[in-house]
Amino acid sequence: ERPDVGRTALIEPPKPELQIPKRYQVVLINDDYTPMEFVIEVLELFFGLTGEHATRLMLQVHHMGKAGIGSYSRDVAETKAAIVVDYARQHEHPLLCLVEPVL
Ligand code: TYC
Repeated sequence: ERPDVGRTALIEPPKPELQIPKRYQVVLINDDYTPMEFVIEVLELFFGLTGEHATRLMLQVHHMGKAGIGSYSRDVAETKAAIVVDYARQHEHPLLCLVEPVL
């Protein structure tokens, strides 16, 4: 017969801490020169927004100075912001797009 070792042998190993990945907002900044139509096009092309949604968001930036477009992992947010700025420069518009951590 086996000796009774009880339950003390079953010490659980410490769980590794799982970090919930932080999210990052892609933020669009207003300026006086980038055409409204161009901003709408950018929102449709790179963020998959409908014309209606893109127009509403563009007007929000136009009136409020800035607005969050979407939240992503850090890599995706930074890539999207860089693509927007590149595209704007190619078309010689000063459009600014930033990334900020979601609180
Ligand atoms: N303010 C610009 C204009 O009147 C339009 C605009 C909207 C520019 C949003 C940038 O992120 C922006 N033509």
